[in-house]
Amino acid sequence: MQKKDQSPGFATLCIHGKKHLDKHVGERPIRAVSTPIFQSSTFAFENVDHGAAVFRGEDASYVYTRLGNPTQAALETEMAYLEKGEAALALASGMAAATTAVLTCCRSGDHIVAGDTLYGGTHQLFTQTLPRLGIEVTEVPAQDPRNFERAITKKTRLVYLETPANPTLVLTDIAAVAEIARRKGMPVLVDNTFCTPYLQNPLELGADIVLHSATKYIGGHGDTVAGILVGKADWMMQARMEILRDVGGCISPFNAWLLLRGLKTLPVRMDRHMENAMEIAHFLGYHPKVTEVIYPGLKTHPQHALARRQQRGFGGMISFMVAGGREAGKVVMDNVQLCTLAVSLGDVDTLIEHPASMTHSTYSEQDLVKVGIDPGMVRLSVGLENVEDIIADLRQALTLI
Ligand code: LCS
Repeated sequence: MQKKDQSPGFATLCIHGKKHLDKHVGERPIRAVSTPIFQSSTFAFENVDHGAAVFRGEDASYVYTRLGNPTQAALETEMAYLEKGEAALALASGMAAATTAVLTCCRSGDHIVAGDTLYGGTHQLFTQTLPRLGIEVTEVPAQDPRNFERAITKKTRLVYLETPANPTLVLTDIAAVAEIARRKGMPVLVDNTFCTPYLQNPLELGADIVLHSATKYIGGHGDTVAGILVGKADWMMQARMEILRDVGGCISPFNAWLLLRGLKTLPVRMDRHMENAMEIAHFLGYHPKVTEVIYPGLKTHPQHALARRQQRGFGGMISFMVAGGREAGKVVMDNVQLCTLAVSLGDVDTLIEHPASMTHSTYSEQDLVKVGIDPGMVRLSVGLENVEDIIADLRQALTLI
């Protein structure tokens, strides 16, 4: 990424963004270069009056790790910096982040407009769980911003986007949808999991809230489940003190630390994910048994121009279809040796999976077709192995079709 001014660049912020968390153990001060893990559930008060002042909100001392913790706070400060937002909230998972965001914006009787391709868990939340709480969701084709405008009603309280979407890699024009939502006076949330703040900053494009499944590229190593919200400070305080406090989806200090460690190498990893993905997309594009490759970096992607305009790179996710459909796709997924047949994404390991029967099995057969998730679609989260090895593995599996 090119730097245009003298402010610290993205990689520098990833490594140096946080202040040291000074700590005393016994008499000796410690200024640890790696953020300390405050593995403590609770924090002591000086006396009863101090505790009472904290509970009245007149003193900002830490109380209890469900409500806040210094290691969590270091992660939140860092993510707010990187996403160019006022404040962040770290949570136990991407789904905890989605639930917390939705419940902060909506109550029974309210309505959400969302894109129609979403991670299968988010689709399940929107079509099964939220309706039980009296919150209705309308999912619309996300390629055309006018679809959002048409679906907004007097009851709509949130517009929810996932771009690029999992697993169709359909993009939504964030600035165009944000403009519509601003006119109608409602917030826009963007799930930025696939791009990370390295490639896309939705708040700069007019969105109000950013969500990450930090389980993916932010952590990066396939060892942590976590979620992040970034947005305005007052909204975040409401999310923390009303919904997180009651619903309880807090992140553990240790997992917050794993994400801080992951962040240090985020730009380096993303560059290699993208380099590998571009080569693999070209390999698949020329392979006689592959009928379609979906990667926003290819000129054949119908929204390639939007990807160039809205993102600073095309990411590490590829979806493809093979001749022979679902059965032939299974042959590929059952016979890879280096790639791992597993859900999740954004890990150092290359992961391959079948959306129709795994991550998106929450969609009905009809809805899969309607939103463009071909029953034979294979999803590849390109890892950081030597690209020749990933290609050799895919080649040998494709020959078995
Ligand atoms: N948003 C997106 C775009 C996701 O891909 C996921 C999980 C979530 C939110 C939820 O985050 P979590 O609670 O899992 O941290 N995506 C998954 C996937 O594609 N395979 O397994 C999980």
